[in-house]
Amino acid sequence: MAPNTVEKTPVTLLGLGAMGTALARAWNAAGHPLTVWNRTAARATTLAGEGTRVAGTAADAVAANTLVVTCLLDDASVGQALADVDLTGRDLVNLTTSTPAQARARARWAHERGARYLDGGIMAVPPMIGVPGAGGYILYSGSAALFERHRDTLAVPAGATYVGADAGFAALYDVALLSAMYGMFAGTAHAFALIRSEDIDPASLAPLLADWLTAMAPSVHQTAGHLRGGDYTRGVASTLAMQVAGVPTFLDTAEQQGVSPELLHPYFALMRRRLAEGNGAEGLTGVIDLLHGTKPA
Ligand code: FVH
Repeated sequence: MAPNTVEKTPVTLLGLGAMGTALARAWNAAGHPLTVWNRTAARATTLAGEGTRVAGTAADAVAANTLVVTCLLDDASVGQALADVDLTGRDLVNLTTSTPAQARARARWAHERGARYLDGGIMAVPPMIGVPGAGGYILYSGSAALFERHRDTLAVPAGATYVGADAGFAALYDVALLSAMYGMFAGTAHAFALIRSEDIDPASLAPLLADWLTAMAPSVHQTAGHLRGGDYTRGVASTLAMQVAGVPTFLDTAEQQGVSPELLHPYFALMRRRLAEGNGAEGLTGVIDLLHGTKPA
């Protein structure tokens, strides 16, 4: 069979919000026969005009294909949409953002209904979907066999990364990555606030910020090495003692610029606590132990 005539796996997709529609367009463009359902039928109109089959009910959509993808608002909406639907023999891939506990419970729920289950966490915004090189990807966890079976189809909208058999892991990685992102957003908010009252074009700070954050990002590998090896002083160039000595500079500058230190305070408090416990030769890894509540040996 010539490569361009290889049959593409048919996909059923439940949910045509911003993300669901982007997913639908990506599978459509790649030639996967697609059946969609959305609670509000009007949202499917454009896709119907583009050749997608629109099912009248979630049950009809699920009955159409073995591979069923859900991309709904939240875990409760998945339960509501599939409440009376026969999932026997289906490969359910749930891309709805959930907590790890919700994902694990949803996996058990799907298994009890005779379905195989993969959970997903989308690390992309809709414009990144179906755009190779845009940097978006989707985390998957749950059945490894299911991931392997559908790997090529799942890689169509964005890169597919499998993170383990525990169905909750995709959600956990998702929240971990997004939490780090919010930390970055908090830091950049403080940085822009510092220059706000000066005659400084924010556009002149932006490239410096982007380059600096990019230069600092690889520090996560040292942190991982510390956590694995247990020696939090290994390879440390900027000790906790030195960094805590610099804290007044940050707080005084914020005050002088009329900027609230409320985003900095919690992190500085943890750094000071760790130093007070006698860990001045470390870098910043020990803060993780304080957050997690573990007591280092
Ligand atoms: N959009 C984004 O930037 C983020 C990127 C990262 C991943 N998220 C997650 O993706 C899920 C879907 O997000 P979305 O952007 O498509 O969300 P909406 O545009 O708000 O569409 C929500 C869809 O869910 C349907 N829905 C809501 N409640 C129910 C229900 N009880 N039963 C059935 N369907 C339901 C809704 O239907 P309708 O309002 O049109 O009738 C939409 O199809 C989400 O988990 C993000 O966290 C997106």
